[in-house]
This record gives sequence, structure tokens and C-alpha cells, in this order.
Amino acid sequence: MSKSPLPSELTPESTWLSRRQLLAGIAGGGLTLGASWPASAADQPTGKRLTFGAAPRYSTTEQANTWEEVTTYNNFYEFGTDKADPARRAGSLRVSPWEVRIGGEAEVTGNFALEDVLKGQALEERIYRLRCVEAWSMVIPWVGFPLASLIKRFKPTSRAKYVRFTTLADPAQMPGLRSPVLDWPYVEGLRMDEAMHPLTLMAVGLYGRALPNQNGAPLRLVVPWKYGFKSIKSIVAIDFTERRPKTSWELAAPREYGFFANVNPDVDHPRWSQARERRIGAGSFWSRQATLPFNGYANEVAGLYRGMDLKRYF
Ligand SMILES: Nc1nc2c(c(=O)[nH]1)N[C@H]1C(S)=C(S)[C@@H](COP(=O)(O)O)O[C@H]1N2
Ligand SMILES: [Mo]
Repeated sequence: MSKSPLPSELTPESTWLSRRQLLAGIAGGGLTLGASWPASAADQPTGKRLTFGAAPRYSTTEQANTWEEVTTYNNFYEFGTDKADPARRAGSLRVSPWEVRIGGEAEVTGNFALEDVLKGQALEERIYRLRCVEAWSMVIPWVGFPLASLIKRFKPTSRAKYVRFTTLADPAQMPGLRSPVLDWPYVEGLRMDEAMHPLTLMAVGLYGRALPNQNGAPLRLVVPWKYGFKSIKSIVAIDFTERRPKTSWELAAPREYGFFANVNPDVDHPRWSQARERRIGAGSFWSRQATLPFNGYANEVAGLYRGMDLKRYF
């Protein structure tokens, strides 16, 4: 495969050739995309192009899901609970101007324009597996920067043991807030060592473009070794806390969703097994692959939990 029609020249494109492009290339005996297998309009990346480097050390070499899959099969309950709702309805989210409030146990706190929060952060591409607690998964080429480098800038004090993240909760922009399915705003949290881990990413884009609203524009967390619900979208506040924050899913169903939420094939959800997962877009609807401890990132992160009973701290 010599040349890809997509996407930007800034990117090591071979790393995330979508499955459809790959198949089209094979089917046509070369990359005669369009002729042999026209991608749907929805499969063309759109939005502002970003400038970034690659982070091959942190990226999986698995085939990435297509742009269409990544941007039309979403969980973002602020726009409804159906997987198709966010793509259909998140157009009402206004992502500019955007402010992030930094608070709690830190030397530097206050309201910061998004541009200010991003200033000086070098963007890189990280191709991560995302494993949803609902036992499906995707591979997504994110663009972002380590959360650690954001945190350092606000100088958390020695009392800061956890980081709490809060999503925007504006009923005028988010029709899903009318449903009491969760306690709004959506809140998530990490222990400080999890937040500082080099794999933990603040994402501002995917497929080389600014994040689509449905994927959590303009700023969302990505924690690849945890179930997808930890990767909170459209963040408006980051607070450093001494106590472990209560998260939205913990509050909604404490027996089902723990604070740690590390991907663990050995600890079932009370209502279904976590041993296997369906990779969106791959194989038949019924095909399943084994779920890996820590979603395949055990070498990097298992040490954070040494000595902890992961059945108890799920
Ligand atoms: N604010 C907010 N963040 C959220 C959610 C949500 O409903 N609201 N859903 C979570 C869940 S369950 C998953 S699996 C991922 C999905 O991210 P994606 O749609 O970009 O693939 O977002 C997470 N972040
Ligand atoms: Mo999820």
C-alpha cells in the first residue's frame, strides 16, 4: 500500500488506515478507493485539522475503527441514551468559547479559557483501545496530550490525592438532561497516580481532526485501561481533592460501577460477563474476542494497584 487518500499529511497514515480503506485496497488490487468501495459520506473525517506528532510507543497497532463508527456509535447520555443520539443531537453543543474551572487543592486555580489550558501543550496521536462496560470495544486514534502535563501547570498541593472532572450540564444545549438517568452533571475521578500516569490522555481530537461534539468536544479524558465511562467528555471543571470523589455511575448503581473501573475480564458486571467483548465493525454481530486485563495495558499500569484486591476495588 503506497498512498492513502485520507487523511492529513501530518500523520503517519499507515497507522490508522481504516478497515474500510484497507479492504478497499485489497479488493481493488491497490488503493482505488471510491471506485471499488466508495466510503459513505459519513466516513470522511470532517472538522478542523490538528497539528500533532505520533506516539508509537503508546499506540496499539490494531486496526482502527472507521471515522463513521467512532462518530456515530457513542455514549453521551447528555444527548440521549441511544448510541445514535449523540451524533444526531450533539450539534446543539456550543464548544466555543469554552472555559475550564480549575479548583481545589492547587496553587493555581480559577477560570481559564480553553486556549489558555491548551497553551504550550504538544499534541500527539495515541491509538488506544476503548472498552465500554457494555462489553463492546473500539480502537480510536485520539489526538491529545498527557493529563500529567496539564496537572503540573496548576501545581496541586500535597493534600491533592484525587482529581475530579465535571462535564457541562446545560439543559438548553443538552436535551438528555431532561432524563433523570444520571445525577447531572456527569462527574468522574481518578486517583492522583492514575491521573499522572503517562497513558492518561486529555483528548482534543480524533482522526487528526478536532473532536466532534458527540465524542466530547472540546476537551475529554481518555483512560485506556479503564471502562469507557471513566473517559468523561466535554469537561468544564477539574478539581483537586483530598477525598475520593463520588462519581455519577457510582452514585447511580454502586454495586455495578466502582470508582476504579479497571477493565477486568475476571470481575463480571452483576448482570453480564466481562470476559469477552464485541469489537464494533469487526466480524459478525455475534463474534467476540477475549477481554484483556487492564484492556491490554497491564504491563504499564498493573503496578498502580499492587496489593489491592481488585474484586473488592472494582
Ligand atoms: N459526559 C459524559 N461523558 C461520557 C459519557 C456520558 O454519557 N457523558 N459516556 C461514557 C461512556 S459509557 C463511554 S463508553 C465513552 C464513549 O466515548 P465515545 O463515544 O467517544 O466512544 O464516553 C464516556 N464519557
Ligand atoms: Mo461505556
